[in-house]
Amino acid sequence: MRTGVALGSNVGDRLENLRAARRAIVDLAGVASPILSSAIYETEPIGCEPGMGKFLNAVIEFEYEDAPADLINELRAIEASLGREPRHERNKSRTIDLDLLYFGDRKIDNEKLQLPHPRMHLRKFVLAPLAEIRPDLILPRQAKTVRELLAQLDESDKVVRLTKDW
Ligand code: PH2
Ligand code: MG
Ligand code: MG
Repeated sequence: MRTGVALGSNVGDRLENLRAARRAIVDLAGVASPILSSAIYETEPIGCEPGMGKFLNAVIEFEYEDAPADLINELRAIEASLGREPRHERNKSRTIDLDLLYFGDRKIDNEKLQLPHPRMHLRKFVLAPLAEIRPDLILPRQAKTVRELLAQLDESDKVVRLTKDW
């Protein structure tokens, strides 16, 4: 199933954190090509405490051959291996945040897993990188493409495209 994952880091060596996370994801048993990767964006923290550092964000899409619950567990394990403490509060600073965005057109809504990610269509730091690799994707529960969702978001949230090669 075509599967989207958002990567974010605002603590430590942010670029190296994203690189290490992408390497670990690509190496997972259930992951297969083609693997699409957005550029890296530097983004203002949204919904975080004042004074928090800017994030680096990116989105990747790959083929995943096991169940979404397996992938969630793998993503949590990669976060832990990169120094993120478990039971992390929402919207706090983090060395690495790996969010499962969508899994084909599956709709899931339980405590552990919501698909598509319930806030992704409102977040420029997700839609800007995603629009680079899947502009015409229409997410479950949405009528508009990713490109159209991005165009209707507030101009004032700053996201700056940094590097394509990472
Ligand atoms: N992640 C959050 C909350 N706010 N802001 C930016 N710019 N980038 C993020 O990845 C991010 C955020 C919760 O995970
Ligand atoms: Mg997140
Ligand atoms: Mg998360």
